[in-house]
Amino acid sequence: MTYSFKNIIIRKPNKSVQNALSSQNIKPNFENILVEHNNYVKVMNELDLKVNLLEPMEYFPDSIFVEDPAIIYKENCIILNPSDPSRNGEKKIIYNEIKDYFENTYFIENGYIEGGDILNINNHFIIGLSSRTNKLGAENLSYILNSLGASVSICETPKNILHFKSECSLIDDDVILVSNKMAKLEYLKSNYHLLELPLGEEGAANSLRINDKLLVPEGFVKANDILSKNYDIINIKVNEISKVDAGLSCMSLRW
Ligand code: CIR
Repeated sequence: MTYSFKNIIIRKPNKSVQNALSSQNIKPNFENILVEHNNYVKVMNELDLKVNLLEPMEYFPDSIFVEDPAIIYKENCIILNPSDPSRNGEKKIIYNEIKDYFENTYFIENGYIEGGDILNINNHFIIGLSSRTNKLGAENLSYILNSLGASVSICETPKNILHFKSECSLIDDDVILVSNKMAKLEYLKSNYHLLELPLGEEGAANSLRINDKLLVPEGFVKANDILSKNYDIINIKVNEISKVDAGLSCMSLRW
């Protein structure tokens, strides 16, 4: 199962996160980020994951979002190619930090692609083209994933959504939690069971299934009502982190 995990990589927050990319140009407060992040790590420990903590990288404001420069598939790690110039250098550093956890490492040499645009469902990957992921990057990743035995579909991320997974997440074997905009995607509609959240609850669509628990961003009352019927949920506060367009999945790599 795609959400059955034993290990997780998380990076400790850097003070420069105050200068992280933010579509609304909001500067988050470092101390508040630290509190939210410490709680995230605590929950992962309580879920019995082996937490591998990486050191902060001050030079890269967005570097706590380790989901973007790499993906993991089986015993393989693929180092991606983040498109924003302020984030591209993260890939070289994270490669050196994590390569020993995996048997094989691959690299995206051409085109741009970030992990937030990649949704893994068993041996299948959906890549969402976005302002951060272009066709060449998606095709290069498809080539590598195909060689590892996985299939890939390439979709468009709806406009004004940063990453494909900003507003969707896999919550069961064939169930994807989606925002209203994501629910309109033909590819998702025709291939998966979609659980659509009401308008105004988009922030809860970036939930994170880990083994038998569903981690859901705090503060979405309707989403909680809907999800708690079928899932054992843990609410996690991400108010400060969401000021820089990030959520639960962005802050870790899991396998
Ligand atoms: C960025 O714009 O790159 C960061 N401020 C947020 C990254 C969020 N990552 C993700 O959704 N996977």
